[in-house]
Amino acid sequence: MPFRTTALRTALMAGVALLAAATATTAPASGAPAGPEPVPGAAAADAGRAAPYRVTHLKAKTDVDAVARTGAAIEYVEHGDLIVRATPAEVRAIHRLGLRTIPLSTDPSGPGTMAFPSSDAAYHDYAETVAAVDAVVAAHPTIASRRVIGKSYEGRDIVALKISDNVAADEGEPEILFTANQHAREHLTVEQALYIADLLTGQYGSDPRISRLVDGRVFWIVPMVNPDGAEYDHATGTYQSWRKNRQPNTGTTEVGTDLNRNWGYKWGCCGGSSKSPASETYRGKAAFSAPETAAVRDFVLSRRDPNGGKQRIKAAIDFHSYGQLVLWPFGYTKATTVTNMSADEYATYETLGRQLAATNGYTPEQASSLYVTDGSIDDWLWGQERIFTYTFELYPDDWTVGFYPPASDIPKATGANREAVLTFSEYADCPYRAIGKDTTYCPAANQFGMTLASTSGTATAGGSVSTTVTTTTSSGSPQQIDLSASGLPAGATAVFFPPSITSGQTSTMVISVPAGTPPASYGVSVTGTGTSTTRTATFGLDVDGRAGCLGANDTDLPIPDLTEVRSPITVNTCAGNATGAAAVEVHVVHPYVGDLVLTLVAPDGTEYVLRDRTGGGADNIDQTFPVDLSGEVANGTWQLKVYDAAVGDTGTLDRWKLSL
Ligand code: 0X9
Ligand code: CA
Ligand code: ZN
Repeated sequence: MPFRTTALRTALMAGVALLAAATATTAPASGAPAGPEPVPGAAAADAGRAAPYRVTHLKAKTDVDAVARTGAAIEYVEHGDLIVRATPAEVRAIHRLGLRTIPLSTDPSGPGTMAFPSSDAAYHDYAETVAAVDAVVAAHPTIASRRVIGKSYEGRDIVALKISDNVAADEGEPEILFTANQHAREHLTVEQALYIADLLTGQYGSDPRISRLVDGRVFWIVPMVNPDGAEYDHATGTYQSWRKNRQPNTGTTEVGTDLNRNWGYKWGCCGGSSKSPASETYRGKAAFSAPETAAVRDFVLSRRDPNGGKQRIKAAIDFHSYGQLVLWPFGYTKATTVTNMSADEYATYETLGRQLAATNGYTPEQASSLYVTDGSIDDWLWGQERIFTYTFELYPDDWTVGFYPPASDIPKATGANREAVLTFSEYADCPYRAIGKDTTYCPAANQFGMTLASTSGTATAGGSVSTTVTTTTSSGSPQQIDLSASGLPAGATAVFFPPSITSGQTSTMVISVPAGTPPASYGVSVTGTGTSTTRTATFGLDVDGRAGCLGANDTDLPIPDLTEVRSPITVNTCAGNATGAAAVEVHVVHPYVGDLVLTLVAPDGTEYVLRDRTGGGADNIDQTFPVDLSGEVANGTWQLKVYDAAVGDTGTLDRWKLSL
């Protein structure tokens, strides 16, 4: 159901009454069911109901906080006057401060006398907001997913949209939370949230800056924290200027808690909220007494890493309207540096806040310099979870338009924050970068490098080869590294001296190869296991035969057609018999190896056929042939007999090696 024109709205009112009756029967058991809805239009006439006033005759800035302390909701500060929404009791309290009030016949929250703008169909109501989230997920299923983080008092799902590459995984990327619509009538904030969802998903893959962010961050968007209040505000066809949620309060007919006074950090501490249920800034009977704040709290707490408890959400913006402000914590105190707000933290908030405000033209300030609030979301997100959180008060900066700018203003109002949202998201991994202190507060993860002094070496069977493993601390602090190797020939060992080192140190790797190891090349993987990462390097191990039992002949020998040729290798330092794992390494240059027969001839004349006319028309032979020569005395002259059995295509024996 879209926001509609007056005529359509009126026609819908009967249906709305039915819907209200239906929700009442499904209201959660955790609280009393919602009372009867006030008659539209008669609401402002309720004895206790807040109404709009201009407060004049302020003499000092402290008067602003004194007004806030009465419980009146300050909506706008203009030329030393305040636009407020106050109950009759709060108006009397304002008068006791020596200030005067002028009732506003023109509601500051909208043009005309509560008539809603005629061109607001583009605003998203609750069902349309959920549908918009679903549409984003349907169009971008690999980078967007939806979850329900809890239910509102009246039982509506509170929906969160997740946006990231590999959206189904928790990849440990810095996470960013955008929340909107804690205050029911601030409908433009929903549009801002949906704008961000569209921006990130719609331009993924085409705008490299956005692709980088979606790849390197996790975005959480909760576009409607207060769905009951938002629906109540517009559902009858006449805007109600409703702020709070729709939770009843026991012992009174006054409905609703100000969600942005219900958070649990310094809740109700400092005169920045009201204990009276009639008030626009009613803080609720306890911190998180509202199901909506409890749901968002539980969601945020669920983003702590189960290993170690570190909060993955690093940065957040809570959207409100209006006034065009960039606000930072704390709201409960005017002090800049207090517990949980060091000078560097405050400087980061202030510097980054001003930088963001420079992109959207808003006014940057600490939240409390507007007026003191306690129990606000930003104080909790920062004070409790150390999430860098700003409150943005959106368009316009004009109390005569207030909470209800025409829908035709949505594109410019939301688009104005494109740069601020992207810049802020880029800082999310380490906001301290804004004051140049990222190396102090966000040291890079500990990482090490590992290299080998030589990347290959030869060991004779029964012998060994060694090289030096060099490590470095490539970022962060040094870490313990355990060294190991795999891919060795059967029976071979790799021993490290020492086996465990600190990054920056070296170790000697000794590979020992048992006698009888088949001569060949082996890719040995050397692994350094650090505290969080591992590094590997490859060592090319060439195994030769026993020492003294090797021979080579590098002399080129032409291989004519149909004529046997022989190439000799004489071995005279190899006692006893040859091994069962001897090897003959042969390199022949030839255009048609299928012509060739290769035979090893032992000193006593015994012949071992290595290959017999295999390989068809392939070029060249570069091959090591394993042979069992355990029955042969090693010393003597060995011969490689080469025979080209077909006419045409002649070649050359380039070289060959013998390992006994
Ligand atoms: O009063 C509020 O909750 C916010 N203004 S609004 O008109 N949207 O209601 C301002 C809150 C400022 N304080 C903190 N963010 N702590
Ligand atoms: Ca990801
Ligand atoms: Zn607000």
